[in-house]
Amino acid sequence: MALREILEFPDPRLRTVASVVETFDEELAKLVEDLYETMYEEQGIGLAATQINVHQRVLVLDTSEQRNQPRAFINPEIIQQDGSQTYEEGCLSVPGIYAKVDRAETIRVRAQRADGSSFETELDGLDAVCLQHEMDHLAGKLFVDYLSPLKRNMVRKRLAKARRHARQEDPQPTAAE
Ligand code: QAP
Ligand code: CO
Repeated sequence: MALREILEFPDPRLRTVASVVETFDEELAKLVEDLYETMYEEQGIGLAATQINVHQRVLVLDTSEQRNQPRAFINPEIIQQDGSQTYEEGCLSVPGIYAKVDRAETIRVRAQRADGSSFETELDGLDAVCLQHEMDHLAGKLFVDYLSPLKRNMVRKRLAKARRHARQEDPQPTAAE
């Protein structure tokens, strides 16, 4: 298992459209483990492979309170959706920024497991929001894309400023004398 670096908005690599997974091998199993490890370390409830610069249709979720219900979706497809709901969303690729987004309330999803077997499941509430948010990543889309261009530009500036400050507060260690 390995902790992987998360790409941050406005990194153009987050715009890559992921490819369908066709090979269900050891490398895919390792990718899923790395996604879990990185999601838990960073206190996320969902993570898409795109966010760690792997452009394959793989995402993981764990919306449980106790952080003990990991779920992986490979080649996910929404085959039915109903209603609408609004959640305040965040994203590990857009740290410290939150905004309301409207999405379907209930979705039926078809996907594959790491061993290639297929399953279908119905999700609602936060689970449904999270899966739709992570599927957007696989299409190169971010939740800030639902905001006005003006607000999106404010987000870009706030992140640039936060990164500038983080750099000044954490100087790179210098070589020991
Ligand atoms: C997507 O996002 C999501 O800014 C998953 O400083 C989020 O796990 C779907 C996070 C909310 C529905 C509702 C964000 C952690 C985690 C941050 C995440 C941060 C630390 C985001
Ligand atoms: Co995200």
